[in-house]
Amino acid sequence: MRTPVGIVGAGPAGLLLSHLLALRGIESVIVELRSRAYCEARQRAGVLEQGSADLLRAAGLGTRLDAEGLEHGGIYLQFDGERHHLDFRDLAGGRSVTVYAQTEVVKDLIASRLADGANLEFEVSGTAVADLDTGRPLLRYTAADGTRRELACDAIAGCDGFHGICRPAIPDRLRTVWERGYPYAWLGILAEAPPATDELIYARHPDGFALHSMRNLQTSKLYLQVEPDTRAEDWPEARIWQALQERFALPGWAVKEGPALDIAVTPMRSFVSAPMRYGRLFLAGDAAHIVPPTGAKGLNLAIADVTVLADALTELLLRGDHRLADAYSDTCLSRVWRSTHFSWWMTTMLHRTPGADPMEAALQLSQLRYVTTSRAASVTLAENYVGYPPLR
Ligand code: RFL
Ligand code: PHB
Repeated sequence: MRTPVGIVGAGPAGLLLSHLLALRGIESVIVELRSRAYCEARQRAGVLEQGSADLLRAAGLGTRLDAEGLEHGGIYLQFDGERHHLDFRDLAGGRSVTVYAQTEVVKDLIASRLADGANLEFEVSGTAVADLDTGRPLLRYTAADGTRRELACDAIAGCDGFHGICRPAIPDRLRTVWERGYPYAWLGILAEAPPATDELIYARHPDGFALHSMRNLQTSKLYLQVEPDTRAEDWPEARIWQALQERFALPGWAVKEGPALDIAVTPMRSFVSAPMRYGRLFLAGDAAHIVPPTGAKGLNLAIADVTVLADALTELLLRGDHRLADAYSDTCLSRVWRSTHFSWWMTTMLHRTPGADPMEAALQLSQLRYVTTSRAASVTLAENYVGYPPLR
């Protein structure tokens, strides 16, 4: 069998790439390890940069986003018993972010791809890629019905996340990796409780970081900094709420509690692998880079990568022009490194490092005070948070 573009992975990166290519008349096949239900239920990110939301709208995916997404014009930073508001619309030229969960983006993309008759194969196994440095790379997999398939492609997109098979298919000697682990993790709770805040609260507390986010006006999403090897079972709901109430404590204000819908622990890592291209294999999203979630950048980077990739593949496959494909990796990596720095900066400013000397806390507090009092410093945070130059 043949297809112009073989896509490994039906996360946001793979699904959106297939959609953007279809808008340009280029067919693709997506192969995905998991079931549709699993992909649609996987709890992850919640914030879209202005450019990501605009791109989804321009690609015809804005109906539910506009009806159900919550536009946020800023965030709160809490430290030292005070809560400060950063007004992004004022600080970042009128731009804002939209709270719309990754689960909803994925549901919208799957529904739209299937309605367009796309070739989307769930529950495949034994995915493998070969002949990547030739003009006819191969994508092999075993379909859900047990049949072994081989697709001859013009290009393959590795959108298979951090644990996928595409990045390791690039010879080690051609890859450079930058990696940093953090000595903490996040315990996330999705709860049936109305958010107690109109915008997200990022809190630095002597016990550790806490984040109050939301999914909609009935559902809150909250996170706590915990030890890296934490098991969710060690945190019964009562212990989670107690820690959240302590870390967000302000006179006359309390977190609204409710039954948990999901509780999970997320490790924290910064990771970049370059280049993002090898021959006719192009990596996008978490397959090439991971950021700690404190800057809300992971999903937005995946969207940015495939927006660049859709243009590059269009030029390569429809017009035989390889210039954008040749520039793909460098174009993406410049945004990737900006987000990597911002996410590292937000993370290290707001988390308690176990075993750190007292000077660390004093430096963090000084930086937070600067970010909430100097216009230049708050503009820096705001313009990074709302996102970088618009996507086409
Ligand atoms: P995904 O979403 O991981 O999708 C990759 C897809 O590839 C499939 N796959 C394969 N398919 C076929 N064959 C194989 N061999 C395959 N191996 C893997 C997987 O099943 C999956 O469906 O990557 P993508 O599309 O690049 O999207 C990236 C985003 O998902 C990610 O950056 C963010 O969700 C990161 N992230 C967060 N980002 C934020 O901005 N804010 C957050 O709050 C936030 N929370 C999170 C997160 C990532 C998490 N991970 C990776 C465990 C919380 C978690 C738990
Ligand atoms: C979320 O809503 O899941 C979320 C929001 C902002 C972050 C991380 C996660 O920085």
